[in-house]
Amino acid sequence: MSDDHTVQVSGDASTHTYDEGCAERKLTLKDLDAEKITWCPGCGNFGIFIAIKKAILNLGIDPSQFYFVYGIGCHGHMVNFLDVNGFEGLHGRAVPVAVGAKLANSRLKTIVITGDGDCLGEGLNHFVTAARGNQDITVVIHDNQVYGLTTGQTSPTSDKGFKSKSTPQGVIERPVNPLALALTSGATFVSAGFAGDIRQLQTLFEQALTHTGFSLLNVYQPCHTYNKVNTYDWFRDRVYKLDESTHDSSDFHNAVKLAYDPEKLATGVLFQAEHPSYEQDAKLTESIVGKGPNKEALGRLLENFK
Ligand SMILES: Cc1ncc(C[n+]2csc(CCOP(=O)(O)OP(=O)(O)O)c2C)c(N)n1
Ligand SMILES: [Mg+2]
Repeated sequence: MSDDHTVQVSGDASTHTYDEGCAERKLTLKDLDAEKITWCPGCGNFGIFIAIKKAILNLGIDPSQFYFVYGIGCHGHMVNFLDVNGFEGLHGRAVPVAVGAKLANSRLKTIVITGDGDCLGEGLNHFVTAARGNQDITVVIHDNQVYGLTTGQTSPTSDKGFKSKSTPQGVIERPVNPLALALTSGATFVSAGFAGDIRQLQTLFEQALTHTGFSLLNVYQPCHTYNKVNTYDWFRDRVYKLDESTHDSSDFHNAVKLAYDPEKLATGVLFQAEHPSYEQDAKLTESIVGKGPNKEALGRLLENFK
C-alpha cells in the first residue's frame, strides 16, 4: 500500500489504483466470479458478463462500491455468478429497488441488470418513471427479444410476426422500442451495444456508469436456445458503430431517428445530455447510510401519537 492509501488493482491488461484505505490486494477477472455459470453455451449473457467484469477492473473502483440489482430471468442469474454486492427481487421490480438503494446510499454505483421481459413487460412503468426522474442509476437491458428463462415465449421486444410457443401464429403487436422509450421518457444517456462486441460493451458500460443521471445500455443479445431468428449472424448483418467523430450525441431528434431505423441497429452513445439528477434536484445527494436515526425528528413524530 502506498502512503496515500491507494490500492493496486490489476485488470487483465492494465493496473489501476483506487482509494480504499485497507490492505493491498490485486484483483483479476477471476476474483469477480462466484458460482459456476449455468447459462446455455453460446448465450449472449456471457459477452455482457465479461464486459461488466472488465469495466469494474478498468474503472479501478473498489467492487464494494457497486450495487447490482437483478431482474428475474436468465439475465438475473448473474446474481449468482458475479461476486459483487447484489439483490434479486420480484419480477419487473429491479428498477425501483435500485432507485431506493441509490437514494439511501448515494455513494454506491447502482446498476440494474434486467431483461426485455422484466424491464419492458412487467417493469415498464418503473422504467419510464425512473427515466423521467433522471434517477442516477444505470440500466442494462439484456435484449434477447424473448422470455428466455421460461423457455421461449414472446417478449415486448419480439418483432411483429415472431413465432413462439405463446404466439404460434406470430406476434400481432408491434414491439416496444427501448431506445426511443428511454429517450422520450427523459433518460439523459441512451446507448446500445451488441453482446458479440465485448470491447465496445465494456466502453459503453463505463461511460454509462460515469454519467450522472439515468443511463441506459440496451444490449442486442442472441438467445441461442429459444430465439432462432435474432441470431449472432442476424445481428451482425444489422449492427454498426456510430462514428464518434461525426455523430452529435447532443442531438435528441437525430437520436430518436436512429432508434427507429428500420434497417440497421446503431450501436454507441446515441444521446447524452447534462441535467441535474433526481438526487441533485431533490438535494438528496448526502448518503443517509451510516448516519443513524435523527432522534429529534423521531421524537417530534412520536409526539403525534401520544
Ligand atoms: C410475477 C411473475 N410473473 C411471471 C414470472 C415468470 N417469469 C420468470 S422469468 C420470466 C421471463 C423473463 O424474461 P426476460 O426478462 O426477457 O429475461 P431472460 O430470461 O430472457 O433473460 C417470466 C415470465 C415470475 N417469475 N414472476
Ligand atoms: Mg429476454
